[in-house]
Amino acid sequence: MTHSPFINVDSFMAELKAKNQAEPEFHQAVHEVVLSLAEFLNENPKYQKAGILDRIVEAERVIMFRIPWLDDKGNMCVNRGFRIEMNSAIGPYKGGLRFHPTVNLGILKFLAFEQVFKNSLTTLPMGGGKGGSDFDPKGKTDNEVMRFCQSFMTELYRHIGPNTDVPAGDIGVGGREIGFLFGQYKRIANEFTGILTGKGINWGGSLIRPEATGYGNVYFAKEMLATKGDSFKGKTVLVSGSGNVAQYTVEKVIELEGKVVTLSDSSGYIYDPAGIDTEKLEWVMELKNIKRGRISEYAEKYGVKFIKGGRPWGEKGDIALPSATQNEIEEQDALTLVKNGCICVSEGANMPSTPDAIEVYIEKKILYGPGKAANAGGVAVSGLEMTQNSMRLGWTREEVDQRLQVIMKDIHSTCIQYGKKDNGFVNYMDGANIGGFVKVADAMISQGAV
Ligand code: NDP
Ligand code: 2IT
Repeated sequence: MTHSPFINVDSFMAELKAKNQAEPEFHQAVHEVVLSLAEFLNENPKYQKAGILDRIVEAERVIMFRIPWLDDKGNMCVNRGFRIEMNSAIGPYKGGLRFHPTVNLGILKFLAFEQVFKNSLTTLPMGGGKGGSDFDPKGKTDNEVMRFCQSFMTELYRHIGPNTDVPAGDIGVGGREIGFLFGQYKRIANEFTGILTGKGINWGGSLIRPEATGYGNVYFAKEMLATKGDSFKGKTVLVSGSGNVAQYTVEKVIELEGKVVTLSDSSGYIYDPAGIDTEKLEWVMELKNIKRGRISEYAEKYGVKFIKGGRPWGEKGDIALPSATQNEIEEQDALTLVKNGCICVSEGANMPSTPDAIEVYIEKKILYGPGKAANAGGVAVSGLEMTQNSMRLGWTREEVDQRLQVIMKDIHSTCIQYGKKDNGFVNYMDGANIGGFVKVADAMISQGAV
């Protein structure tokens, strides 16, 4: 690639696409960042002179491997495993593992790329990485999931370490999977170290880690609302997903006296106009985390509507907190949200809004918290889990939650610092992209040709 001091976004993207073919999500994530950075880079030519942009879109290392495992009937199955070690300028690679049939190289590269900026925003010393497999945990028994996790770790263990690369959970990887992965690492390496986060509380985990992404997103949205003198109190909230992030989002919204009326999974969404209260949430947690059932069962249990194959964005709500997956809000959804009076979209999921949807939020000047800022609470508490592991100490719930709140406030301030426009409008997307970039880019310059 060229090293002109001035960036031409179109030619940069054309080259990136030619080099990384058939990876549309990776192109999308990079394009958003490059658009945010263009003016900043032109004003600060040292970054282009040092080739930072060309380097930051290139993974330091990509690992791809075979995962053979036996199902309960004794059939030989094979899946593909990945770990993208994207950037270690400010700390060991850090980021989740996703087990989902849609997983491929491009999706994990987009997630690893986002993670670099997100981790930088947390203020903690963590580089960026992501990994996973196209394994589908749905319909598998606990024993099958265990054998799969053991096979996955049998290869992954040689690439990770507490000062090298520290994976965690993401879609399809929760407490159960982290347990099986950790157990296998310990057997192979013969050492008990913090090579994963999201561990169980009795074996090196941190309090608040399961809650952290959902809580953090609500804290971030709370900060955005406060800039308008507003709050969650009395607001109707649309949440998508019904997994880890969605569940603790609902818990925190209830605490702040908002009313969540939707949840979803890949089969459709439920609409509960009375609101999901603590008791119903507990039922959802049991349904999803233990029985591993479908959200449609909520509609049967509580006599509300279930919209098969639908997403919640057509319902009336003041605040939307997408917490399922990428590209789940498209332009038309965004227009409908705004038309129905939505004043704030804050992303618990990674890249849940398409570029056209984001354009709608910005044009209509609603509060928009991009995932790499708004959902950074999860990895931030992972960082705090690493700190506790290093000290061989455990902090109380209150201590971790307090630190999480401070971190989310800091991220919000960083977004304002880098995203406030001359007319006073805060573009949180630009703020997060530039704010996340600067620390990593400066570290790369200091470290030379790495
Ligand atoms: P879970 O596996 O716990 O839950 C995922 C939820 O999203 C499920 O309800 C799932 O439905 C739904 N979902 C997944 N894929 C799709 C799809 N293709 N279409 C529609 N619905 C889908 O994952 P998490 O809650 O951990 O993750 C949710 C999002 O938050 C992801 O974008 C993840 O990257 C992001 N995130 C997670 C963090 C964490 O700490 N866990 C941290 C930061 C971001 P179903 O059960 O039917 O598959
Ligand atoms: O997308 C994310 O930030 C995560 N899945 C959490 C990563 C982590 O290392 O806790």
